[in-house]
Amino acid sequence: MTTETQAQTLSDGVDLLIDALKLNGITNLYGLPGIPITDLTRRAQAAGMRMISFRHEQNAGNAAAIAGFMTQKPGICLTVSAPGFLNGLTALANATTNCFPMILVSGSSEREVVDLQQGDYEEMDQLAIARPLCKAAFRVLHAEDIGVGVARAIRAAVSGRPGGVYLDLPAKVFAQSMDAEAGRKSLIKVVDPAPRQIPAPDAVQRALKLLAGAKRPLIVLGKGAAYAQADTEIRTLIEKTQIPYLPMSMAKGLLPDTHEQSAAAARSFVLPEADVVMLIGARLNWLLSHGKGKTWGGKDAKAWGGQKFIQIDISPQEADSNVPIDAPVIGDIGSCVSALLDGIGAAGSGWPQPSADWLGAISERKSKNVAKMAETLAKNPTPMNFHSALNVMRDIIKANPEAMLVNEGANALDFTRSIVDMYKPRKRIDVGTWGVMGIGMGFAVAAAVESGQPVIAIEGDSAFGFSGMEVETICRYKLPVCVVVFNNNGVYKGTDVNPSGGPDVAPTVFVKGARYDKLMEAFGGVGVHATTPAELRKAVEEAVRSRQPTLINAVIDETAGTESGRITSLNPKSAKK
Ligand code: OXT
Ligand code: ADP
Ligand code: MG
Repeated sequence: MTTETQAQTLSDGVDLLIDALKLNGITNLYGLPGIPITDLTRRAQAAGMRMISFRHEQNAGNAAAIAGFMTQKPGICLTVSAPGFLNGLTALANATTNCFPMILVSGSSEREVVDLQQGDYEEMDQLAIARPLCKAAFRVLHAEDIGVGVARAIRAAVSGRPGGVYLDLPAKVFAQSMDAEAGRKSLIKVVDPAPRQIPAPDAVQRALKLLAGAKRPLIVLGKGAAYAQADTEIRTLIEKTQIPYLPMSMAKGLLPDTHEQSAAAARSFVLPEADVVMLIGARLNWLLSHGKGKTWGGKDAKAWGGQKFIQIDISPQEADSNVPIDAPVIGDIGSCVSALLDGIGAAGSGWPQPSADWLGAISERKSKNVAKMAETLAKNPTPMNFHSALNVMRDIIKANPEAMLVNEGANALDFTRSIVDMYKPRKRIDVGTWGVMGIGMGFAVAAAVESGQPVIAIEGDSAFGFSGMEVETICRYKLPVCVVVFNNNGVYKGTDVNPSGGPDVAPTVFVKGARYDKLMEAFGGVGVHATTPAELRKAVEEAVRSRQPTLINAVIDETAGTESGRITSLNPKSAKK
């Protein structure tokens, strides 16, 4: 046999990995090349996959994670060994925390050398380090096991509660070859990777009974509800029962924020007052004040018998994590909500509606808050503040409801969440469960790649700095991303001074008057310096229309923010001043 014929009848680890991913419908890869994966990235591209190459692995990892959230398929991040792997690890841990399905695939050094700690190139026991930060971690040592490794990683990432998975591939696996036909047979097309999980009928009945007895019911929609893609069922449940609902940040738009049943503008009123709360894909973690304390009525709630909770979640371990859950309904959200709808349908017109007093009180509170907000938004101060800038962004999202909105920062995050209405599901992606800075440009790249829609990223100037170099990536792939940096000269605000009077500026303050727009221009994108709402509006509208990579340096009053935005109370309070 000639060497050429031999090559045709053999497959190596790279072929097998690419074929295994393609066989499972994975077409986009996010990563950063180098030893030992450079050839993998080239050959993936040659094989027709879209290989998006980043400037830092954390951003590639964040891109993969949010691609997973948007598509229900695991997003894939490829990294080199030790340092590249570690750079990707924050994103893997964040994906796991947020229940986003992703697979971090890292090349690694040779086992024999690593295990004897003989000092290999980029030596590190990556599997052991990744394990506590993800849902599952696997290592493949033989090319013929790549199919199984990929199948196991996919199942672990998307079945049950989604999360991050680590797949370790020592360098020599890429070069191992085997008979092509045997290789093809070793691959697995995963059947039903995220099986439906039907809730138990008695759990559904228990929940319906509790809901039917409620006088002041409330539904809280979390990002699990957005992920589940059961949009019609959720909307039907809400509209049929007429129960007011509160969307968590990434559940905004599941129903349009302008929906009359949205209680978002009466948040601090409905949480303590509701008697039965149904959580759909939302955990009672810090973002919901752990289901207790002042936010939830505290002692007052106990006086009238306490609040009762129904929790719909795919994870049976989630219930009772903070407060007792009276009616857990365990299953996938689509199946659970359908089962509830069947029960409600069976009751016919006998299904009780929430009390008119409750709906009236919410409506009154909402009107007050909306009027207060409208008054603030109508002001046009100089310099521009968060409100006057967001008044513009609000109109633009309304006019472009298909656009993806990425959002990070503190004030830049919190004001955007309450001011900018969302109209479609899964369009708002943000700092999530950890409130992590640095997701911005990774999310923006994946949002553009996966949706094909224009992306608008509203970024605090500090937040942007964590992933800012990826504007080169945005320009390189000509992505329709418009980054709006809310530049208030620092973290939270730009007015702190060094208490010692020394020459260094305060830790929260940046270079004043910085021109982030120049960064985009450096790579051929459009940079705009905007100091008024009119300039901002013109620039964003043009960016959305032209689909050109654009960065707008929106100058915001440096005094306008507050420490940590809306979560000032989480800062440790010291008796010492
Ligand atoms: O009911 P009330 O009266 O209370 O009013 C509420 C609603 O009813 C009302 N509302 C409305 N009114 C009228 N109309 C409408 N449509 C409407 N909708 C709502 O508005 C209020 C508020 O509503 P909301 O938002 O729903 O309610 P609330 O009470 O805020 O909700 C509570 C929470 C907890 C759910 C919510 O606040 C939330 O989701 N918060 C998330 C906060 C978060 O995650 N923050 C990010 C982290 S902060 C900090 O850690 C930062 N760091 C440190 C750091 C991080 N994070 N990561 C890493 C890797 N390293 C370091 C850093 C460095 S932030 C940061 C950078 C900051 O600087 P930047 O320059 O980037 O940003 P700037 O601050 O802009 O300078
Ligand atoms: P939020 O931050 O928006 O409140 P969380 O991330 O805290 O949302 O909660 C999401 C919840 O959704 C998790 O407990 C997760 O187990 C659950 N979840 C994710 N996908 C599904 C699904 N398809 N069906 C049911 N529950 C899901
Ligand atoms: Mg700032």
